[in-house]
Amino acid sequence: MTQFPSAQDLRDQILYHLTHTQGRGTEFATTFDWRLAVSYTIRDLIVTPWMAGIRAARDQGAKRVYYLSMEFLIGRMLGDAIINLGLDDLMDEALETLGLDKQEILDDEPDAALGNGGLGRLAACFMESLSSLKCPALGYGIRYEHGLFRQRFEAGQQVETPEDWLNQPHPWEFVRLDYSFTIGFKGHVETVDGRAVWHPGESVVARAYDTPVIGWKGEWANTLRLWGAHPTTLFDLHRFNAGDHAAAAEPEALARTLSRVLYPDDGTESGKELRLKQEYFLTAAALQDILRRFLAEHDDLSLLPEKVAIQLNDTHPAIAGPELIRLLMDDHGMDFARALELARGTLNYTNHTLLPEALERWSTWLMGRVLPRHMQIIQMIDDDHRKTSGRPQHVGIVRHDQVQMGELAFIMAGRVNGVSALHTELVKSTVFADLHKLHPDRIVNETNGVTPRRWLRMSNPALSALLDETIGDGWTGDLDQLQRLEPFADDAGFLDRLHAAKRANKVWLSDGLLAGLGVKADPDAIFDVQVKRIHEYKRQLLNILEAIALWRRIHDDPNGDWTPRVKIFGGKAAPGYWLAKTVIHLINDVAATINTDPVTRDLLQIAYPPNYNVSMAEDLVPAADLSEQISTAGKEASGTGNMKFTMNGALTIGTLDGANVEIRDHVGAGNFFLFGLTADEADKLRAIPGHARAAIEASADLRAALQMVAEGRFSGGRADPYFSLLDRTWNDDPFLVTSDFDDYFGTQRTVDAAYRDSAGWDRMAALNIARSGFFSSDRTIRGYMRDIWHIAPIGS
Ligand code: 26Q
Repeated sequence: MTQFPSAQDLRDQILYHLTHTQGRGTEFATTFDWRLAVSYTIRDLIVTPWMAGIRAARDQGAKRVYYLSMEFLIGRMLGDAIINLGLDDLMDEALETLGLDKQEILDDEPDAALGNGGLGRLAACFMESLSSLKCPALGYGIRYEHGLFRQRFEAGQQVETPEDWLNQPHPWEFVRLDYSFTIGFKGHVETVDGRAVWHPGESVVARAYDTPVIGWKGEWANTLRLWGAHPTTLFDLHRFNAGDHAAAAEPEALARTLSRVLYPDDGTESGKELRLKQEYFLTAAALQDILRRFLAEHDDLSLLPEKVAIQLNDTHPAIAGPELIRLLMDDHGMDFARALELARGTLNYTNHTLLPEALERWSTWLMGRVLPRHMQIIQMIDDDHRKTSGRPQHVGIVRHDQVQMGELAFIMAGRVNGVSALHTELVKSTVFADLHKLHPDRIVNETNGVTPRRWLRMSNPALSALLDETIGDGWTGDLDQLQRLEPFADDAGFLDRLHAAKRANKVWLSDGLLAGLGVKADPDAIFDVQVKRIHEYKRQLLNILEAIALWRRIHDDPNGDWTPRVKIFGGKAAPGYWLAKTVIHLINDVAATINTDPVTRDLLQIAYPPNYNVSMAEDLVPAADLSEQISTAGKEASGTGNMKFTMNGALTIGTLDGANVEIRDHVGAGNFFLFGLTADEADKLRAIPGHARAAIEASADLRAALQMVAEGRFSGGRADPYFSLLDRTWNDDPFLVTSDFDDYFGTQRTVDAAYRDSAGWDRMAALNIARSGFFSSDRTIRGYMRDIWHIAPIGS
């Protein structure tokens, strides 16, 4: 098939694959069979540019970017590939002639949930932008057999079940049996002729599984290389022959645990041996592969910084510093000082959090036992830094018998970046204040972005069609072109069509909510959406308390001038995060009570569909009117959901936190509903004893809402599930739900009024879209290429 197929070509290829690749006749084919045949057809079109790009990069000895991440939250791939190849219309036609329903085929694909949330989804958006910009790059991650757990609700409480995306053929990956590396753990280090030799006590094989990631217009594809863990010896034949069949398979089972399951914790879990092994497994396999490719093209290791740029997605792969030094010293005979210099010339580190509980630390005992040679090298790096930097006593990698992975990553990196302007300033002034003073040029900002291909063109066809007709289709590859929309913000005809596109998305979602949850969502109500992991700092509690207070007010005055609202929540809690799970329980309890109240049910509904994931976001974001970005100021590093909502024409109610600050700067203060304390004010208030109690006493609405929870109004008269949540809110409230409540409640009433002026609202929505171009991940990746990686697109 040519690179420019016709609908007939697509149809022929689909039938070819169904028959010859899958051995299925059309009369027996299920949706799954058809989906595979369509996927293979699309895959064929990706492979050609993919291979051409790999060849071009190799032939030119080009610099490569390597993005190391424990998470790639890619979601479904078929729809995105079709869009990027520009084949949506032709594929519609081809499927129609085959009598197939495209939506059903797309929905059949499992959602690859190889990540927890923002950090993993960012990695996926970056992979897509790297390809769209023709930047030669590979993503390295782990091929988890089980991605993030599935969430169900039982009696309103979260229940986790295993995710199983690989329990069926996965059409997008190519296994590379020839790219296998042995990864060692534990054992001991001996010195032979003055050189260290590590004798690992255990080892596993890392095997490469490659997925091409196609960019916009299908001109370039980079590789996402995920490592699967396999045993070095298949099974113990002696034990098998002796009749002990289960024990014979032990080596296999043990090795495979390394890539079995994604850790479901996005901020508090730490210190687990298996997690450390997973981090080293990814990092060591990636670095061996990077050096193999480098040495196939160049023979002088001093060229490393010129030819290789490695990006560490948070500290999770921060063992890369010691590992690269180990390879250069122990395998290539380099001295420590030179190895350190070359490693620092290639490595860079992105920080995604300031929360102290989320900063990775490993006990020197565990590190020394699992990675004895690395522990020695970490000590050497730390000693060297102490001597060369003149740092104060309290600064260092190894402190209180713990290896501080943030310090390690910082000291080993050429560049350290934050993920929004505010976050980067806070990185400089808080977590890395001392190191920043010693290395004032190291920290840079690269504000996050999201890919407009998936998050606008694919997920919002109604709006995309309107944009194409109004300003041409150039925006997809150059989101700044959305600026051309600006004059249309005062064009009544355009605003009507914008309104119609949003309404169509809301009708679609409303049908889904009714079918899936039995919630009746009036498409003319405000669709108010908060979707993200459940965390105290993200303050879903503030949102649900506002719902309670609003419900009470409506109930007291049912004939008042209320604006109908549907509050939609989505998100998972880490399985061990009790308070977060309590918040989920509360939201479901409150929803059950409020949704059935005959007095208020036409004015206020709450929907909490379970198992929020990338695919659900693709349905929710285009249908949102109001985007809830209400974290305690200073706590959300950036946020990326906030950007998706903005480009889809939702208005934001938000605090001055993370990238909200930049969103507000871009869209204009008049088109953004700001509330709440600033980061500075929040820090000061938190230090005042009794701040929560004082805030509660000052607010009748908040007091009443808390009172209802405490009386068991939503939980059959028994409030014991909520005691600890209430206690924390009254007595501690570190995330200042109480102090921000009144401002939040009042700002929501401003939102109500604004929404009643339908034309005014649509105008604001248009301006949000027109001014959202900055939040494309293409802009972000260009920033990394310029400031951090020093690399140009291929052929330029
Ligand atoms: C660490 C150790 C052990 C187990 C798990 C972890 C772990 C896993 C995931 C720690 C943190 C994460 C994820 C963090 C994350 O998603 N951070 C978000 O990153 C986004 C992209 O930069 C930002 O937009 C968000 O503000 C930030 O919260």
